[in-house]
Amino acid sequence: MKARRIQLALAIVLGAAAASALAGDVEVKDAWVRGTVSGQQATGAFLEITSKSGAALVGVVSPAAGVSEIHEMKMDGGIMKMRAVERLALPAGTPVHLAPGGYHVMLLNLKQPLKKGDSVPLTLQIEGPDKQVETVQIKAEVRDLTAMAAPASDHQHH
Ligand SMILES: [Cu+2]
Repeated sequence: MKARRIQLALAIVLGAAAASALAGDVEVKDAWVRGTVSGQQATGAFLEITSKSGAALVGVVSPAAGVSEIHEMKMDGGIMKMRAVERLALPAGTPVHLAPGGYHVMLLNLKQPLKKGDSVPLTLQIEGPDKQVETVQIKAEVRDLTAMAAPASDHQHH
């Protein structure tokens, strides 16, 4: 009985962390990671991020992945392509969506499969107008492999 109560309390804490993180002037909402199957090396993390005074996302670190990159995905000659970008501008007061089919955080060299309901810590590196880099810790909830499925070409070249 006692163990169950502790688990419940933990779930509430994790749920609150996933819903919103606010550090300095950056607000993060709806952070999630697409679940993986055994042997899969890479997946995408998605979120909505808003800076009050203007900033840039310049890096991401996660203990779940050997390497984390900021990726841009777009159509190029009828083919969906992704490439790593150094920074993603966060214009003041404008929500920037990292979503399937567009910008995303690419988690590479995954250390283990990510199952629905798991929680993945992400550290966002945010560069403010003063060029200082601050970190924002969030937790992203793992959703089904098929959640908001992007086109079939999504991530296959990894
Ligand atoms: Cu990618």
